[in-house]
Amino acid sequence: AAAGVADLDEAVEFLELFHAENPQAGPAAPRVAWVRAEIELTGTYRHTSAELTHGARVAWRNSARCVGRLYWRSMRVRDLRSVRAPAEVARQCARHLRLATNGGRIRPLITVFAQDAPGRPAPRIWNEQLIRYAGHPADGTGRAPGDPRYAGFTAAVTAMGWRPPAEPSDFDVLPLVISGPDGHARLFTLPPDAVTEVELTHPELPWFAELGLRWHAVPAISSMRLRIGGIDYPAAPFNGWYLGTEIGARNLADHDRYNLLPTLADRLGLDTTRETSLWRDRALVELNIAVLHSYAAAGVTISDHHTEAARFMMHLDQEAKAGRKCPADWSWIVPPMSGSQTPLFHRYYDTDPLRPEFIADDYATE
Ligand code: NRG
Repeated sequence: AAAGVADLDEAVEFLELFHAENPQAGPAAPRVAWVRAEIELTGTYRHTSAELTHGARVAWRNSARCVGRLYWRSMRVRDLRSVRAPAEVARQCARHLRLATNGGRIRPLITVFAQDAPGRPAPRIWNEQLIRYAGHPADGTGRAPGDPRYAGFTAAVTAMGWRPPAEPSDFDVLPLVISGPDGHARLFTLPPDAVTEVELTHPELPWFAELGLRWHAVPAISSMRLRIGGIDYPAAPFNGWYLGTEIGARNLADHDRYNLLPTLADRLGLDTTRETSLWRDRALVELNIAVLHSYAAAGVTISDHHTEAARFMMHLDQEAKAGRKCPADWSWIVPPMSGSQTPLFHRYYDTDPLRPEFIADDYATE
């Protein structure tokens, strides 16, 4: 289909789902007839705000990689479909972060900017998440501060004119890169008050604080396209709250991310000369204890993998009772540590994708 043209079959499928799940909205047929005509005339159509809200929530419900779906009905939807100018998109992304952070009581939230339409492309956010840390090039000592995952992105924004701090650190927040309908990308610095961070400490190891580790409070995915009823919303940043292992067992621990386990094992006095001491595993547990402890102490919502696993089992049960399939990807649902100690490990899942959905165009957003 031509750029921005809505898919009629998907539109009909979605409207039937919407009316089946929202009986108070009446029968689907009149709305389907209207939308059919609107697409014939203009190439696309506009969702009602009830359709947009339900569509976004169901896209979350259908996210096979997300273990946190129990609360899918509670996501707040900010309808900002009239916003397309990059500067306003940036301002509203900062506002999204403040609303989502909510003083630490994180609220699941999505902000939906303008849809794609024929001759009127939507704005785009090029960052994978609204808050990410720069990956700096190696300095004189051979140390490359920051998050290596974003080394390429950091180089790209630097070429576009971003000035990294004079003293690059491990936790420098990247600017937003946003393009408008003309396709021209511009940089915007997030106001510091939109970015809440948590400094990491350990409940029993006083030296842990000296490592100077921190992470941001809100994971806000901004690179996924929201597709509802054949319409694309390329800029639709959304967030829930962190699961501790995302930070403690991946971001700070992966070899090709902050790779902190050797340092921690050293400080813990573990025997790193042989794998059989399980120094990696022991360091990993302490790091994850520190993450959960620090967020809780700072009053920032976070969840552990055992609690979240139990919630997901409830969600599966709830979906089955509602007569729905629940697509889930085992390799994403099972946590990256102690997998077998959660019920998530010991079963298989439906894998057929369902619509509406969030689509990862460029990256696998882990
Ligand atoms: N692992 C990534 C975030 C991915 C999405 N996780 C969430 N999403 N919790 C990271 O930054 O570590 N969410 O919408 O809450």
